[in-house]
Amino acid sequence: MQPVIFHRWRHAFKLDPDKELSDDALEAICMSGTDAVIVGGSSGITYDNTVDLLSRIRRYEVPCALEVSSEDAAVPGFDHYFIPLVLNTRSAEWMAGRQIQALRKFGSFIPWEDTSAEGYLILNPESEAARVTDARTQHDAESIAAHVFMADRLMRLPVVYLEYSGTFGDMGLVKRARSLLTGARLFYGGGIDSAEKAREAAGAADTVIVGNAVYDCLEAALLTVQAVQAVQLN
Ligand code: 1GP
Repeated sequence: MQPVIFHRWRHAFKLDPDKELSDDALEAICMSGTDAVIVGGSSGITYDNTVDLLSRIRRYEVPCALEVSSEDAAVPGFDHYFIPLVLNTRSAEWMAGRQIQALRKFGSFIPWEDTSAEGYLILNPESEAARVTDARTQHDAESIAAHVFMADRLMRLPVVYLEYSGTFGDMGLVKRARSLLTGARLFYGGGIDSAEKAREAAGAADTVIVGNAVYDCLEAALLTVQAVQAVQLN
């Protein structure tokens, strides 16, 4: 049976353990009415900074998930764990390499019922995630559809994540990708720094994820919560 914790999430903030966030800012994020906080990042993630951020978030009731991109940061105590598989990497390491290595070590301790794979498609060539994973970022609609078929229908992954980290993506492509899904939930993240962009993304994706704006323009980031939650998705 698929875990259900994220099936109703419309909005989530993604917090990077490697970036500084004041207590006041964290309180505003956790009390904002967002559906969840996801802890994750592309570099500089350690056990210590992940534990530290988790314990600070735990002062609040908001559900908190960890996106495990490094086995060093496999910290117990989160409500849910996401394991990214990068569908458009040029390196097998990011598809079934690091994951296998981590499973050799932690396989028997993993809370499987609270763990889900995410099929990532990284689409901003300038992003740290694209650089780190050596992703092939140029895709037309057919190519994106093929990746969606692979993730949703062949691999039956519970999440397809269209990752434009750092830039606002093509909402037409996001909508089309979502329309092809049969079981997975469509996560969208990238460049949301205003209520208007949040609304647009909310009309295209099941779950809208806001990252950098938390650090660059907190007030605008907070406005994305209601903006997303006000949009009804067909
Ligand atoms: C990053 O998808 C998230 O993994 C959010 O992207 O940081 O551009 O908001 P931004």
